Amino acid sequence: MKPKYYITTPIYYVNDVPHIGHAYTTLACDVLARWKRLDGYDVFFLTGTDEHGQKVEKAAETAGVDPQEFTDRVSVAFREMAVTMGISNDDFIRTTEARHKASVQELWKRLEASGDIYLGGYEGWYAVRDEAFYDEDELRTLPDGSKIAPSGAPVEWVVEPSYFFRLSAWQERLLAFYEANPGYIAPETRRNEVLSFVKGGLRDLSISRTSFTWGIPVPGDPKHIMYVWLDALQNYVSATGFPDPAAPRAAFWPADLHMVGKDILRFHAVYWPAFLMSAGLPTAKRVFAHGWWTIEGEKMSKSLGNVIAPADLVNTYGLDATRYFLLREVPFGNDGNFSRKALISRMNVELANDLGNLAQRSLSLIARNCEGKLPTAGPHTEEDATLLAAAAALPAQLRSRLDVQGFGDALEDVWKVIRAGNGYIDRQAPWALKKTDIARMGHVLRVLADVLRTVATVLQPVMPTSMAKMLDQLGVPETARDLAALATPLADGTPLPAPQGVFPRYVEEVG
Ligand code: ME8
Repeated sequence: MKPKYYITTPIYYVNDVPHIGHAYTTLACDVLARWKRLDGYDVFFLTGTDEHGQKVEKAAETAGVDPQEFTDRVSVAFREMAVTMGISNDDFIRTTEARHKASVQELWKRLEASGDIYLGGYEGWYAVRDEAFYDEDELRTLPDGSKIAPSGAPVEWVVEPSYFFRLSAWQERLLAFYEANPGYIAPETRRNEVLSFVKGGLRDLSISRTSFTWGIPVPGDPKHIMYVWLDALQNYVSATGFPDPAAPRAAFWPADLHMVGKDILRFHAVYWPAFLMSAGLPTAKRVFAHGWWTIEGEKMSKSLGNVIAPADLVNTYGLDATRYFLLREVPFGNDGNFSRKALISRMNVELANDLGNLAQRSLSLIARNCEGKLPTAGPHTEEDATLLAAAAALPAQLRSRLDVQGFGDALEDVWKVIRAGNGYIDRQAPWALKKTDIARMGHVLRVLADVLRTVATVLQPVMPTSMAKMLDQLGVPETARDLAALATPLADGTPLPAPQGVFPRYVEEVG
């Protein structure tokens, strides 16, 4: 049986239109999901939309439609974003679905049965934009006297009856949990932030509201609507068919990785494991909090008018170049700045020149000089062996890079081999060998074809469409494109289709 791998994106609020921030998180998950499939895992990749709560209710009100109609309409935009970005998710969950409501109500009952829920009254600050409660000492006072949350969101004073989760009682158990699971929170700096937050003491968490109705009612007390984060986090468990232990995907829980932005780490690294432990459910294995994109040096915001829609990039630069750039440009975990100039430069230098030219040069020499058939491998010189060994090491290298979500490092590993391939073709000059040593020319071209095959195989998760084209041109059957297949050499003399450039240069339109 294949080993299982379960990966999730955050579920996005439907009050916003999808932008490259959302696309980035989903893309990172897609690359890992595709990589794990390539590496022989049975993958479950989940994404979806977060549709309840005051923020969505208000957005529906502003749009002048009923919240259900509003969420039906807007959640489609997130499904479309997944298609635009070439995302291979296996399921798309909406928190307004019956399967999710049943699962959340069961979670509530379990938390209640464990003695962690009590009825009280909440009096404090709440930011609707973040759907989060804040302590007085976390807030900043503006010159006009109003207060804002650390995220910049306005806060309001809330007084209402509320159920509470006894989070304060979980402080020590959470610290013991982080200690026992050092890989649970990544990267390390974020882990340290969470540890100091929890060490600073935890207050009980208000987990129901009575001042609006758009949400899942508390079992037995339907005046109360569950706190949207309790509702939302459970989506990850709902999608595995909880509480039915015989559901087809039941065995996927616990998730291997929750990918999130740094803005929502506290919910995933503090509240979520406490809820799960209290409910007697296994905790997820890892939460990775990535950084935040700015646009040409500025915060992305509707008021600045600089919000980038994923479709805009894909239509302008192509899907694979966009995917490559987003994961290549910034060390994963750091904040990054999006610039069109940087994207075009990576397209032209790394995709068109480094990789595209290497493939085009090698394949057109084979087409012209080897009757369009894969040449036979010959005795290897030291230089052949060095290059082939560097390529052969890629699957294991990438496995360890991607196991810690090191996308940039993984791509750099591949590019080292591509650059070495370019150095090799220049030194070996197979076009000159044609006249002096035709057998050696064939051997050199075969080394290049084998290196390109490995490179194209391991790059499939990042650039699925162009790498499929490259593998077609290298004569690799569709059934031999996973990592395990690399152990079997391609048959000598395999006929190759006419080569075609995979990565055109991007020429900016003037005017
Ligand atoms: O927080 N740069 O949903 P949300 C990078 N519904 N990533 C960005 C980004 C940016 N500028 N802007 C957004 C929610 N993101 C909750 C989640 S999960 C149980 C509930 C990404 O629609 C990033 O992943 O506000 C961030 O965490 C997420 O979008 C927030 O999406």
